[in-house]
Amino acid sequence: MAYENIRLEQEGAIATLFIDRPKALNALNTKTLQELESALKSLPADVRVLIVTGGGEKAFVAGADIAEMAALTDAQAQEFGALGHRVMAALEALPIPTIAAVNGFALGGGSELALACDFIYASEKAKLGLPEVGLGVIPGFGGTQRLTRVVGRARAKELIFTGDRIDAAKAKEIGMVLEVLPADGLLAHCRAVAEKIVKNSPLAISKAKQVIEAGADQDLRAANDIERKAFGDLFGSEDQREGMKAFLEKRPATFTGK
Ligand code: DAK
Repeated sequence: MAYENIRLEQEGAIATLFIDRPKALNALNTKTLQELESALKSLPADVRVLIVTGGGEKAFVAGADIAEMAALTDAQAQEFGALGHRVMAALEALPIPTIAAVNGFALGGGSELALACDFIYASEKAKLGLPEVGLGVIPGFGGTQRLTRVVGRARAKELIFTGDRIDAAKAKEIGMVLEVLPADGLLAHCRAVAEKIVKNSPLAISKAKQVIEAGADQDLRAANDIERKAFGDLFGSEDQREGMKAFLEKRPATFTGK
């Protein structure tokens, strides 16, 4: 499907979703969010890892679109916030791994989009931050919650209260970003990680993701119960039989995700 502000490219089982509105540094306006919602709903079934990145040279996403937000009424702002939340939730709920490749500015809604992915790799040129309080609002697409879960309360408060823009090295130091790569090696790194992932059982990966997410907000005992049940569920699957058979036959496994 053809979109105006995003672009989806697929190579084998790995798809790359570009937020591609470079004239506004890929800022998220309503149209872009609607296109994202639609693309996430209709991802081809054979995509097994999704990389999310920014089109153009300068930005991942420079935030929600300030020009559009400036004119919103209360009711429209609620609607805009709800749309943004739906997009972030849809991204987070995908049963496949999602990797944010932060290639430049990831501010406000841009950091929130990256945080809704499973993990973030950043280029040396990346700048991340949540500057909303400087605009008289707070992060509106889940940033107060997702950032806190990733870096802890004190770091999240520091970033959100100051609105500081941090570089990739600092973002790595606080655990927001996993690795920092040279700008021209960022996507290659993400694809290499994705290639490793697609060799494994899609069924097991999606279960692992589901269990990690479901357990994160529970106490350890309840979380381990979720794991125990999911572990049992995988036995008898084609992937489990194939994975173990392939090991015993000393050959690489061919997984079907069933
Ligand atoms: N929105 C709209 N346009 C943007 C934009 C943005 N966030 N960021 C950049 N642009 C546009 C610029 O206006 C400029 O457009 P023209 O003037 O060329 O037409 C073009 O992109 C290039 O930007 P610059 O000329 O400014 O480029 P520089 O390299 O000089 O500066 C910059 C790059 C990223 C430092 C600067 O553009 C900047 O500070 N941008 C704004 C960053 C920011 O504050 N982002 C956070 C936005 S707040 C909520 C829902 C959501 C949210 C909050 C509440 N509710 C529903 C309650 C989320 C809020 C945010 O994300």
